[in-house]
Amino acid sequence: MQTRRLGLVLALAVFGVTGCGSDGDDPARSYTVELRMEDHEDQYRYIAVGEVPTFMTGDRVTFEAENAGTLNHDLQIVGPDGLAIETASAVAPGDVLTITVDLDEPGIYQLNCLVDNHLTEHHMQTLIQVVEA
Ligand SMILES: [Cu+2]
Repeated sequence: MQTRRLGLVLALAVFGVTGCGSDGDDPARSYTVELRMEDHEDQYRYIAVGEVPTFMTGDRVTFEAENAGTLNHDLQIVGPDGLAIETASAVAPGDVLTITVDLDEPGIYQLNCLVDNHLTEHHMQTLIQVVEA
């Protein structure tokens, strides 16, 4: 326990200059993933723009989702334990929402749209897998 605490203090001393995040812990990696939210006929979905990284525990990910559809869309991120981590409010067509989460646990995370029946009827959901770093 003593050794572990010392290691943490040293790590903070080394990485402390990079600035602090929302909870004060510095993530191992921090990056942005761009998404498009679409609603073509019955196809409501989140689509990755460009390359999707391998998501790993310790990562801090910002999703920037452009509403490229005709309806409002939002984005809630649910962790492997089934609990919501963060929710971004709905945005109108043409607008962009931003949401940042720390991927603390390995497993399957859900990206869900909670507007009206988008999830329940149109399955507006994307699953991402987070692997142990
Ligand atoms: Cu939606």
